[in-house]
Amino acid sequence: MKIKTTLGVAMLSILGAVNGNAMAAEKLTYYCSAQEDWCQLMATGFEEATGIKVNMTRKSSGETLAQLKAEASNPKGDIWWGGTGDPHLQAAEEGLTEVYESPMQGELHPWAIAQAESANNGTIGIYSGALGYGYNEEVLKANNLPEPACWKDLLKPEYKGHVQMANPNSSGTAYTTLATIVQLFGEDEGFEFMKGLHKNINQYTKSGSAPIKAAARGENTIGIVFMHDAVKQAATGFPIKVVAPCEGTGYEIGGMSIVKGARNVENAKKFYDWALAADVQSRSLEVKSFQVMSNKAAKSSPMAPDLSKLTLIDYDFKKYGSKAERTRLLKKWDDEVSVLSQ
Ligand code: S7P
Repeated sequence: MKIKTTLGVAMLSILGAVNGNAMAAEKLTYYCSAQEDWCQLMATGFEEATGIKVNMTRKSSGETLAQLKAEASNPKGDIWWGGTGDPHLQAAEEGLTEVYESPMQGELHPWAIAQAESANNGTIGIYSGALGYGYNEEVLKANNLPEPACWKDLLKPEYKGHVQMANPNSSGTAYTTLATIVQLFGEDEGFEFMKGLHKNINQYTKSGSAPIKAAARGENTIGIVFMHDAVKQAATGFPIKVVAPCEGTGYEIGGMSIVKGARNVENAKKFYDWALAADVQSRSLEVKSFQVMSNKAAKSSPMAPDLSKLTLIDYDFKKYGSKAERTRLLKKWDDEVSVLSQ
């Protein structure tokens, strides 16, 4: 009787362990740096497609990179999806991401593969979008302000207190802004531009899209953001006008990376392949995310900014996504721009 009971308990604990392991394998810790609604759509879409339970955290691109660094000795995340490519590239360079060559690569635009190649498959491009700004037409009119059309217009004294952007340390959008201005005007003139702009900034937000959301609500006038984020507010019905700056502009290649040492690495790979499929990427339109998606067969919207009609700089992702350059530029911005009085 005693033997039977002991055996029964042992069997139960073996079964429990097997079951427990199976359950442990069926989850995914997902770090997301795109817009909250899109992050959520991807989480539920993957759960529905696979039955794998997703545990999601949404943070801006720079913040997620900081989290990966902080967790490097004991990784908690499995997959990082969305956010600008520069911090993904830096993460790959710092050995914080797993190398993975997806069988989906053949379906992608060359710019998405180029991102993977420059990181030895430590990351990949999932979408692309141009930087610009948007303004609330009603607030602009109410303040008798002229319509801005160029980057340099934003330096005019009449816009003092009317411009908002994110902090480039936390936000990928704002780091793209800093790197774009430096590439467009050269480093010396670019930093003079950032100092002049600082005088007109009413707030540096944590999240990149916050300035245009504030403008949509009438709490801000001009928000420096990705053009697709401004289009999203206009498409939602807010009086937002989208500007492609007259001097030309930079752009992002949004990234996806598997976390180095991911506890659920097989599920992370499943998510990675799934997220590169055309039908999954086409779902971006359901949440009015108007980036150009990396799968060549993904649907796009007529509302999406047409990148082929914009004057885009030849953004050097390798250089501006490197640890040395990104750290140097952010420190310089902290030391020479953010400390200035307004
Ligand atoms: O999904 C919209 C989007 O603008 O969000 C990402 C952005 O980096 C996230 O916000 P932060 O600027 O706060 O990091 C972009 O990659 C993406 O296009």
